[in-house]
Amino acid sequence: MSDRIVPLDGFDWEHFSPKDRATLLFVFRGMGQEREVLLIRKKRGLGAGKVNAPGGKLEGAETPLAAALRECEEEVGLQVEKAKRAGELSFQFEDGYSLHCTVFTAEEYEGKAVETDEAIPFWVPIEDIPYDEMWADDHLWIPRLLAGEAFQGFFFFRGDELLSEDLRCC
Ligand code: 6OG
Repeated sequence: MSDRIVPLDGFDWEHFSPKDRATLLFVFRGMGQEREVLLIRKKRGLGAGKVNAPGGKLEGAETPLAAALRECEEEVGLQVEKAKRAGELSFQFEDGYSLHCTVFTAEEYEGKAVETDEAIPFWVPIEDIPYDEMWADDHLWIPRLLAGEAFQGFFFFRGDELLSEDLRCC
């Protein structure tokens, strides 16, 4: 929930303490030119209307991995058992809200992606990822994820508008 306005000037990422923790899980299928990733059109929650990967906030004492697998099944009905940690994202919003997100990738799954109350899933070739319908940070770090490079991103938002970015390798 919103607190008070956080100024971008001099924002101290060293002491970043997120209000919420969340996950994103990028599931891939196919090889070479046939390679596709599973994305969703989100129906509700933070980022409703945007395209994103399945994911959501951690519940209780859940680990990020457990949350990523649970959210993927809840949002699109796909069962993923093994996922690899790919990167970390820190988001500070000017209105005071803040969120840390652990990003995972997976290659193996069972079931078929289906629409739910939360999301409309679709498979898309990786060269056609619709960045212009996604959060403004995504086009910065998804290429790293696709290249198998670890990443750590720090992003400051005013609503939907990305005001500052810092993307590091790790
Ligand atoms: P629920 O409301 O669904 O959790 N999320 C973001 N994802 C990207 N790529 N960029 C952002 O830039 C994001 N802010 C939030 C993380 C929220 C979901 O939305 C993602 C979670 O999967 C600001 O429980």
